[in-house]
Amino acid sequence: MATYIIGDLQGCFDPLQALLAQINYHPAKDQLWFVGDIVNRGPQSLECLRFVKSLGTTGQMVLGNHDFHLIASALGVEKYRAKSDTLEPILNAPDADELINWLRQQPLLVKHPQYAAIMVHAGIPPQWSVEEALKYSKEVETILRGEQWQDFIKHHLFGSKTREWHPLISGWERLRYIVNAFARMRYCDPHGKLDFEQKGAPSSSFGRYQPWFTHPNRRNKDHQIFFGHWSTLGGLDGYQVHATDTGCLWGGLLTAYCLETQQRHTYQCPQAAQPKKSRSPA
Ligand SMILES: [Mn+2]
Repeated sequence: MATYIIGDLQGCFDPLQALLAQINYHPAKDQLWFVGDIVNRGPQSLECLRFVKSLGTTGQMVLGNHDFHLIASALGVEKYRAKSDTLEPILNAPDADELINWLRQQPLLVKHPQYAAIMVHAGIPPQWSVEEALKYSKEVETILRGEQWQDFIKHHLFGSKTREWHPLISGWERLRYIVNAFARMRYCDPHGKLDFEQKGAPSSSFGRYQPWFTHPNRRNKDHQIFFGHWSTLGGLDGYQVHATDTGCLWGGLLTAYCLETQQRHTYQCPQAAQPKKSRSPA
């Protein structure tokens, strides 16, 4: 039995199948974990979404910013739409409602039942312990699974003005920070104030805003954290974190990290999209 953590798919279904063949994936024995952004920009988002859903108890995923964008698009939210979106086949599929209903009930954080290992899409702010992060992720998951999910997605998602955390912030603003942190963060200050401007690879000289995982007093260093979202990190292993988005969509690699052997398996992907600016909430 093996647990494979698989980087951002973004609709790259054929590379996923090729990678699974390469690692001799055994559906009856192995677990597949997906770090989110399973859809958008690539050519086969519908196939990716149906596949991850079909895994049932042998699969896990966490929600990434593009997955949230898909849920919002299904509710008719236009403001994040971009020319590079490839979500139409999902929105027009006969099983669209079923897929979206399943997707919105997926978690923001997954914790391994035995190992000190955690998966999130973008990261965990340095000021949160693992126990706190679990509690905060559940606050959002409860809303997404409850009656207010449409209100939350339509009106309260992704405001880039919500950048700062305090344990006493409440209401929609609190939930917005939690989603911004788990699904969008790259750089932040030691107290978790988010910086949405910087997207590139870290330079050698860090200022106040650093990659979320390099802050020396980070309170969640007692677990290995697996994440995607940040392709320019190039598959970093260090700081007790493992970056798994290795740029499949852009003609880079698709990564499957085996938890048991701590080995990276990769598949060289054909380029499926051109990097360009878009209005999608990155
Ligand atoms: Mn992402």
